[in-house]
Amino acid sequence: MKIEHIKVLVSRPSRNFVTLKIITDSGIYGLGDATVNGREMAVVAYLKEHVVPCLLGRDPHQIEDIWQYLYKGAYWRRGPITMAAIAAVDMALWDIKGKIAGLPVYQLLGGKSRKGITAYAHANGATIDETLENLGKFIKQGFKAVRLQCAIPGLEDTYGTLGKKKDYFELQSDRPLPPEQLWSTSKYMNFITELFKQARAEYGYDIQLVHDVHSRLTPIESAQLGKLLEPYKLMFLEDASPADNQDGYQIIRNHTTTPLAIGEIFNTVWDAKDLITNQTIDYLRIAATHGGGITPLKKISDFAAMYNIRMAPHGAPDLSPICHAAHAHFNIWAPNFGVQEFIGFGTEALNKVFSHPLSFDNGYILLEDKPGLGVDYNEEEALKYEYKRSYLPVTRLEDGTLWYW
Ligand code: GCO
Ligand code: MG
Repeated sequence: MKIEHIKVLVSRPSRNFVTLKIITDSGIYGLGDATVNGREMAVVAYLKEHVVPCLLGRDPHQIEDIWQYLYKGAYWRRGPITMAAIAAVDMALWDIKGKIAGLPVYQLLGGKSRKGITAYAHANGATIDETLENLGKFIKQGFKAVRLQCAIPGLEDTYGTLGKKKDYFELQSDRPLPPEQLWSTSKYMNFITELFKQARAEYGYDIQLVHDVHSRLTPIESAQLGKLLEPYKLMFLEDASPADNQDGYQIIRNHTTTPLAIGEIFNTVWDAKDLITNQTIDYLRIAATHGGGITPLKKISDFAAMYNIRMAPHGAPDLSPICHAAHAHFNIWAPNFGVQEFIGFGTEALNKVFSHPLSFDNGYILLEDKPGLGVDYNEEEALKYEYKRSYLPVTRLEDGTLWYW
């Protein structure tokens, strides 16, 4: 069997997605997600100019060798653009292998380790009351875990809260340049613990709670926050500080027992190696799309398991349904799976372009048995939604200093 033809497809059914379609000479094809939010066309160029020409004529069964060829063989290793391109190829090849075998990808990984995939929803709000009302709705729907984000008084457009459009995931701006948002660590620190205090007072301790700091604190500030939140027993505190310097997490760890999660912008195991071996985190959030695909995800997860770290792949809606399906196959297998971020199955437009094998029941994501990843892409429908350049916001401190968004 040979790879005969490859398509790099771009569509914007509510937001931009880059999809790779690898077609074999037998007619069997596989799909991969190559979306990097706000940098979509960089991946398209990398795929078209540097990756696709090297794949034509190759045996699609050789997933590992092709991965090594694109990673080691490129000399220029790592980085989100390169790794998203490799990830798309890797996912598409697993999809093809599953279709040839007539088995869902999770069977090729080692089979099911659980019945369903525990998911955490997002309860957001402009006020604590609004956030808690949304938390209540999710508890009623059966969620076992929920992320809480709330607007910080005095800071417009706080990350992860309901903005004017009442849809905080409308992170792709309509403006021609990145929008700017304000941040104040003291305003945040003086307010945020109240959200968790009230959540526990109202709903008790059965529901698992998560919070995303979005990398806005220094390690010692994160340590302080972790300590303040200890009475409210979070499942984890996400992206408390950036981990460009992985040693920083040692500082956080030395001061608090609040569990820590990080990894949504990680691209390879090297971004997390020290965090793993020093056991300074509890959950690793690397995504299949941004971490080079299913092949490295499995290796990283086995490595992390040796240090009692569980997997909680990034699940924002700027990952396409192909990545969400890849995560579902991975999650249902991974012995050290922790939890999956989940904010629904997308808009009507999205569901017309992508069909997927996922459903939701009582707090669990369920995966229908279909060969491969079980996702399909309607190319004709996709043409209706043209790509539009858009950016993630940037953040500044109140004095104008550029900060982490
Ligand atoms: C999350 C993430 C997202 C990212 C977004 C960037 O925890 O879901 O932090 O909100 O910011 O996916 O493209
Ligand atoms: Mg996050």
